[in-house]
Amino acid sequence: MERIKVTQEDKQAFDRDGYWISPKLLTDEEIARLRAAHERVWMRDFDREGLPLFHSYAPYTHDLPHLRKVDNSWLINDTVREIVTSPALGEMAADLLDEDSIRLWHDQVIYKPGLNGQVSRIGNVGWHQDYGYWESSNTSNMVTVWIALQDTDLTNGGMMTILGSHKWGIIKDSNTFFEPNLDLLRDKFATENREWVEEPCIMKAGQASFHHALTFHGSGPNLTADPRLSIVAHLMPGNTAYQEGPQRHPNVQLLGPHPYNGQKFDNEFFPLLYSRS
Ligand SMILES: O=C(O)CCC(=O)C(=O)O
Repeated sequence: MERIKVTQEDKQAFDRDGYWISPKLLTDEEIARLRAAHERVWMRDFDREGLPLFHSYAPYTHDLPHLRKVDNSWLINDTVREIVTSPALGEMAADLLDEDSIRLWHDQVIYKPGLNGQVSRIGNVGWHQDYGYWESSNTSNMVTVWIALQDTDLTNGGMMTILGSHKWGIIKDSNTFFEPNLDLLRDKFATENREWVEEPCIMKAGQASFHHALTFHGSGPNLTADPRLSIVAHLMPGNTAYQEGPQRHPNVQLLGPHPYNGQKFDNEFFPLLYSRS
């Protein structure tokens, strides 16, 4: 992966908008390897034993319009592991979040099938805040790195962010990834004092968008014939600890059988990507 230095301007854009799109980070060869890794994950052809979390798992077929998503796939696929634990990603995240060290919280492999003329909401990702799922973490200063494995825009269901929405704080019941009705969610979350400005994340293959854990984002239908593939790294500061919250993220189990308030996410399930010291 290319080591890109985040500039002051990039950091200002991230702080202002709640997201930032990087230059191309992956070589064409890495993109091809990650696309092959995708196929293998969906075929359940794993490099090693591990406990990936499949959501809405659909059998491997190209004609089902369902979104496919698996978390913790870095445990079973070595190519995904290499990318989502890359020190280069860690350093960029540390610079954007203004933190001294960065760990992996979890990854995602996401496959959005092409509708190719069908009309369906089934592959949409509802407007949500990532921290709406992550309140077991004692900081919301976390970031999601969404890496495009093909050119991505609104025609193939690319992600959109809501400009500046990370400044709204955590909004109640914003864990709405799996609600495909974007209009319904917009009407729920956009209020008089929350200006709702939708910003498409337009990327070339190998570019990444970094969005803050409080930034609302979602995505619409993939109207093309080809699937939209991405690899995602959710990253947190190195000293993040568990806190009891309104809901417990499944990865809290990786802390052991008796997680306690203040317990650091610092075991082998949460690898350190980068530290300034
Ligand atoms: O893939 C998408 O369209 C959305 C992904 C997402 O919500 C995320 O990675 O945080």
